[in-house]
Amino acid sequence: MQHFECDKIQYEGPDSKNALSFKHYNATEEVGGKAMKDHLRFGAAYWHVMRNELADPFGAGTAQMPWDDKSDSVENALARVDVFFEFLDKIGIDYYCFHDRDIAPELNDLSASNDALDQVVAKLKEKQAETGKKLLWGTACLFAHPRYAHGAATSPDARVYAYAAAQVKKAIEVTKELDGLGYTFWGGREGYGSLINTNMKRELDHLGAFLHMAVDHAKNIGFEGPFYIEPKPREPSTHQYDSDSAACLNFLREYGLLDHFKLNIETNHATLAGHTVQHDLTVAANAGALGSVDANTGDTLIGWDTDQFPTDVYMTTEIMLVLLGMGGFTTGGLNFDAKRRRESHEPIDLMHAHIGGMDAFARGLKVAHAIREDGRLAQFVQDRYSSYDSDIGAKIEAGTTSFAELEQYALSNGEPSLASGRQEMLENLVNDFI
Ligand code: XLS
Ligand code: NI
Ligand code: NI
Repeated sequence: MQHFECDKIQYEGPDSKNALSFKHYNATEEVGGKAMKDHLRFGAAYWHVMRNELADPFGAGTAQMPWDDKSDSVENALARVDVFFEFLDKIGIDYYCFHDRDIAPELNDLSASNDALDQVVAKLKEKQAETGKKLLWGTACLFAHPRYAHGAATSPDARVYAYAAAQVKKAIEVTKELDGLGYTFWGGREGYGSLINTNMKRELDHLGAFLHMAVDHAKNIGFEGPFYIEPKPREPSTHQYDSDSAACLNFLREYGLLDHFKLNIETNHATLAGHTVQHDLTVAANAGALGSVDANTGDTLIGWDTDQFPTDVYMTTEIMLVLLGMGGFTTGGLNFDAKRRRESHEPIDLMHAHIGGMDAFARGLKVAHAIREDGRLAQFVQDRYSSYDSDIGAKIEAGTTSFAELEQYALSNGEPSLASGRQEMLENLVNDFI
């Protein structure tokens, strides 16, 4: 039975007028000696594709899901798996991501929920073997159930903390069972609503201990990770402890976790933190900790996580410049943590949405590669710092000078001449490639 009214989406090239085709994403076409699909490593989010009903704070969901009987039964969960794999096959996406509670229902108690999870995981495992699709990362939903209202690993209640630990333990185990390439921690409620009732120090210590136990458990069962932390500044909490790349890296260093964690950077989260996405990507990459990307975009007119599909080629170019600059993904990929608008409620809209995101990234990849091949942008930046390549600048970088010597240098060399940053010239150069 067909759930999406289309055939497998094909590459038809930029002149095609077929909305259900790729104009730019051509999976096996090589860019710089590597196939597009291996550069981009697209992932689909189970929660958005299969579970997002497209509700908003003012209205009920609109999404048509004729295959879903809306029950919490394992049968319903199993039926969704077939629909999801039909989707992956037709859109041509090789990876996917899930929360435990997206794929299987939360039942009356933890062991019943675990049993349900095992049943769905067994089916996912079969489907993966049959199709070659892979799990990019798994995660546990520690934010939807009312028990986590005050947080999970930062809950003031140790019983809730234990429950969360049990849930994460199981989620890591099923991720391993499905040969998942990574495991993500996004702490939507690991933060606070108000400091008036919060002991921030204790909560952060508890979170550090929680993540150490996760590392230990992964070691025990032979899950090789990596673990990712996904920063976001707020929503649903007022302040999320993992607020941006820099805050996450500081936390990981402070608690001695940096060897086991990388970051999963989401565009819309970076912008909510008051950064551009390339800022947060660059901060992570500089620390050798850029693991994966949740590809989406926000709306400059709306101040929350709208999780829209990325369509802006300028932005995908900037992202691909950072990714190509670090030599590409190892375990990570571009996971479309994105949902359709509430008005785009038909199953076929899932195809249009992902086609747009994949084409936007294919163009970003090609543009970024061309900019790198051209070399002028990188050369300008290199030249801008060339005074550090010799003489006094080289001594500064080597740490072999002092304030006294620099004072001597300044006294004897007079006023430095001011160079232009040429921002506009470089913006024009980038636009020449787009
Ligand atoms: C929410 C997050 C979430 C994570 C996975 O804003 O993006 O979807 O990616 O828990
Ligand atoms: Ni995300
Ligand atoms: Ni998000």
